[in-house]
Amino acid sequence: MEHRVEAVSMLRNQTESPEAARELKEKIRERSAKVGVVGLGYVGLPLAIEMAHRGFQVTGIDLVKAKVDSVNSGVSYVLDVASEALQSAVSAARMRATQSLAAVEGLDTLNICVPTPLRKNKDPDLSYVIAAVEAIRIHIRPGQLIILESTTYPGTTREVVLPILEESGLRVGHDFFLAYSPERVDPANATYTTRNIPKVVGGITPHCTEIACLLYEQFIQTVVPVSSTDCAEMVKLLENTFRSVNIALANEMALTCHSFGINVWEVIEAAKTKPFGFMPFYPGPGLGGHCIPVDPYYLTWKAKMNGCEPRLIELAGHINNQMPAFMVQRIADALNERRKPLKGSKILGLGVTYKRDTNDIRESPALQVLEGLREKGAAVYFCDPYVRSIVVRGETLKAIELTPNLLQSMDCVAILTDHSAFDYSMVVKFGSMILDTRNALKGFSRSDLNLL
Ligand code: SAJ
Repeated sequence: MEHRVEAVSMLRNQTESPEAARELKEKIRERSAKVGVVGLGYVGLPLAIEMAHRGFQVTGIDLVKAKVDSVNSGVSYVLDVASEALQSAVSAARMRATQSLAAVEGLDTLNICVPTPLRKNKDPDLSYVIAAVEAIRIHIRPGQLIILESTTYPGTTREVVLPILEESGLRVGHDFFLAYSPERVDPANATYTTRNIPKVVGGITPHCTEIACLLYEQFIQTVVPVSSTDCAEMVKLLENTFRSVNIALANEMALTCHSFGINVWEVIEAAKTKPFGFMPFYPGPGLGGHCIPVDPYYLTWKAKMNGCEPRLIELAGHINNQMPAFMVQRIADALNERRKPLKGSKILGLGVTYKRDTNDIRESPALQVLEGLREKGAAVYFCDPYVRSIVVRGETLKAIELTPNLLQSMDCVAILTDHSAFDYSMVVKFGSMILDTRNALKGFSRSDLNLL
């Protein structure tokens, strides 16, 4: 039996649900509600499959034909969704995909899971959200529940999504219901999945919150209602800004420890023994991925619109963004110690993805380090079991195999992403000069290791 964290008071003195709400709640309870997911990426597809698995008939909507075709053929392109699970949902006619947002008309609920990137000037880019919502407006009808899941700034659902939907003439909380629930998907995390990650939910009205909670309770173990969509939007930004700021602290501690000649990794390991009041974060070559480097900018952009100056959050972003340049300088200094100019030196990057054991290179700091080295005239090469090729300053580099000869032929080896698959004993044995930005060699003793 799914359970709901103690609902906030606003759900207690519930006024009588409007007719549309009563009918929709009944359909959700019976699982006869026709549910839809807009955006079949690493968030939307697992969500869709979880709902199909719990007996709902799911329609996935995506702009990309290849994704739609793949889903309808039962072939998964998302790491966390097994093709077998997809195939069984499709065969049981509980999952189908389409490119057409006209399908919205036949649906009772819609979860919007589209990207919310940054523009080049680091301002929020809501174009995907707005496009989806405008298409939904055309097909919206009484009795529908619409939930935005994409990470965004506080106020988006209320100030951007709601006005577009109400252009239809329908009224929120009476004819249709609108809520926000932040996605918390952690790709490749086998422990925490869509089903067991608590789901925070905030509606525009109490009825909206109530119905959105009811939907998630059908297939997610813990549902956490909050008092508004703004609060729910802010929850996700706090979660990820918390990481960005603490990673920046770890990075600044690394630079400080380096100036003292102290091993920052040893300091963190020892600090971790404190059983309370401390949570370890680790330094690295910078901040990558499509969440942590992006989400704080959604928060600071909106805060500044409201006249706030989130200086700590912005400074953290600055520190994290500086790390790749610091790595380039550390390599230049280490080569200099051996009377080798950076220009013309041969440097091998081990790992180019944004974090270990993934194939995702989005915003990867490793790429920024290689770009910086290339810019100063070094010859750069890379090994990465998950990546075939990258582009560095306009030049395509292909991944090369990690061998003793390769290591011996390099002036410097920089461990930028600590994939488990690397043979670190080979690196220690044959690498002439090593910069370990991830403490990947913590198990090895070698006096001349350059640690971050
Ligand atoms: N990083 C550090 N030091 C750390 C932790 C991370 O330098 O101590 C770097 C990573 O190398 C990477 C970047 O920060 O380049 C982001 O790493 P991350 O561990 O935060 O991983 P992400 O980007 O996959 O973050 C996601 C987020 N999930 C969602 O937004 C739903 C985040 O909230 C999760 O906490 C995180 O996964 C997770 O814990 O895996």
